[in-house]
This record gives sequence, structure tokens and C-alpha cells, in this order.
Amino acid sequence: MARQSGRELRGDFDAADLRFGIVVSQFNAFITDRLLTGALDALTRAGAAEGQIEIVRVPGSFEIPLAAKKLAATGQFDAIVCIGCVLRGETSHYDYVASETARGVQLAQLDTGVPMGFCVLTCDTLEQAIDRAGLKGGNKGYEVGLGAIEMARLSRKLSAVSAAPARSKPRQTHR
Ligand code: INI
Repeated sequence: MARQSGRELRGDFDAADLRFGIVVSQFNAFITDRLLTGALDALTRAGAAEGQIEIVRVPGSFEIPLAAKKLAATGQFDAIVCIGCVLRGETSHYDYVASETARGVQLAQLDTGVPMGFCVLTCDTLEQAIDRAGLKGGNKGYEVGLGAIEMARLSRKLSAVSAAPARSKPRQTHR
């Protein structure tokens, strides 16, 4: 990535001193269990110990946003990973569950200021979901886990910037 002039802020991938909440839907557990394994793999490889990770299980994806928001509101977590799998059925139920889950997670992270990784698969078929839970498409849980670490680190840096006094302009000398 090209380096522009000026200060650049980004997160790194060190999870050694970070705490994570993972909210995982039990609906389509065949898929969500695999996504959970991927997310845990990402967090622990990056240095998070088991004791730094809290797993919360909810009935379905629709319930993820509330649990994620409540977890974030405890102030104990640097990032939350949201895991679910919505499979298209014969009715429009899929559309409501998928869009409200995405909207709810976005609102929850904006309301709380705690980064939330969105690992809710929305697939037409079980085969597509399997591909994204560890087969052809890799494991989206792993990818989202990495994203949660990066955003947690970036978020800490951004908080430090906003807490620090604004940098003063270099003083002009007039002769
Ligand atoms: N929940 C899912 O996580 N995935 C689905 O595919 C799904 N479908 O298809 O119905 C689903 N429904 C349950 C929903 O998330 C809620 O748990 C339920 O409506 C109760 O509030």
C-alpha cells in the first residue's frame, strides 16, 4: 500500500493483551461451529489466551445484535466477533433475518464504540456456506477474527489520539 505524506494510523495483529467476546448463533450450528473454530484459531494464534475470550451462544442470528451490544456495554471487551449463518429458504424470512442482523450489529458497534466483526454468512445454499466455513472459500471466521484484532488495535490508537492534546502547528518566525 502506498505511503502518503502525513500521519498514518493502522491496527496490527497482536492480540496478547486484548479481550474478545464472541457471539455465536446456534441456528445452523453445523456451519457456525466451524466459523467459531476459525475465529478462535485467529485470536489464539495472535496471542490471545483462552481466558481473554468469552463465548456467548444465542438461538439465531436475529438475536446476535442484542447480545453483542450487551457484551460491549460491559466495557470488558476490546472487540466482539459476531457469528451466524442465514440460509435462503422459500419465503422472505431470510431477507428480514439477514438484513436486520447486519443492521443491528452495525448499530451496536456504532452505539457502543466497540469494534464488531461481522461473520454472519448469508448464503443461497448449504453448499455455499460449507465452502465459506473451511472448504473452498477458506474460513470466514478466521478472516473476521483477524479483522477484529486489527480494529481493536486501531481503536486503541484512535482513543489515544482523541485523549492527547491536539498537535500545535510549528511556530512561525517573522523577521
Ligand atoms: N436464524 C439463523 O441464524 N439462520 C437462519 O437461516 C434462520 N432462518 O432461516 O430462519 C434463522 N432464523 C431464526 C432467527 O434468527 C431467530 O432466532 C428467530 O426468528 C427467533 O427470534
